[in-house]
Amino acid sequence: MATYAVGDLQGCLQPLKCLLERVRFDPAVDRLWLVGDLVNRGPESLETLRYLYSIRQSLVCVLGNHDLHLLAAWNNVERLKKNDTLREILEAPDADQLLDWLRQQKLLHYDEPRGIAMVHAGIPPQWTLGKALELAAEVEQVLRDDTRLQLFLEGMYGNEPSKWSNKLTGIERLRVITNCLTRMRFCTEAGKLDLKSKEGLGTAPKGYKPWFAHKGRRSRHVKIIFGHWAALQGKVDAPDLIALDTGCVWGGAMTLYNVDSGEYHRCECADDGHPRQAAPSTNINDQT
Ligand SMILES: [Mn+2]
Repeated sequence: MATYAVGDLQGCLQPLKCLLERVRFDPAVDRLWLVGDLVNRGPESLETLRYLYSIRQSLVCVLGNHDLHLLAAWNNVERLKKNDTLREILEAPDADQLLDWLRQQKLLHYDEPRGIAMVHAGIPPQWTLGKALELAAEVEQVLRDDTRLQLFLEGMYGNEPSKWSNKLTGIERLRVITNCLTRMRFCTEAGKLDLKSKEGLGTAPKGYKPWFAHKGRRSRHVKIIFGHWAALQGKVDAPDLIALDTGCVWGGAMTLYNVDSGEYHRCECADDGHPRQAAPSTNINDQT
């Protein structure tokens, strides 16, 4: 029995299958962790979701910003934007089944025996893991609650307030928690978010750093697997941080990480989100 984590899928089903075949993934015994952004932008969002649903007993998923956007579009189709590729899901006969499953997923996963957390974007520097788990659970409960889901999905959009405070209540509280866990890249030591900067590491405004780069970060003793930030290209200068978004949907690669052995595999992607035929997939442990 093996446990694997895979980076942002974004509707790229064939590269996922390429990786799962490579490691001979067996849903009957193995486990697959997904860092979120399962859908959108790529070519096969509906088929990706259907496939994941079919192996749901073997999955641990955390939700990304695109997954929450899909839930919001399910609630209100006006939310769809021109470059979203989510309409096929909303119009599918099994949409309700798939999206009811999606909204049961978490925002933060912690595997206690392994001491490993998984989150889509990150954990802001001022939160301990325990605090982050508590706050993630507040949003998870709302996602599962028919009486509160709609208000959340309508109110989750926006960049303000930019900083967490224990005093926040209502939708503002839920919005900040969601932005931290699913959208954050740069923030200050105190956890003030900058959600506008372009992706590159050199684009942080003065006083801002990648969320994981602050020395006093209170979750620094926990290993964290995350996605969301393709511009990092999987490179983070710390052994306890595993960045898995390697930009498959943008013509990069999809990355799989064996959670127990630390081994990586990748399948190269064409910029249409399919595996690249010309370049054979490689095991990046073999590269010098
Ligand atoms: Mn994302």
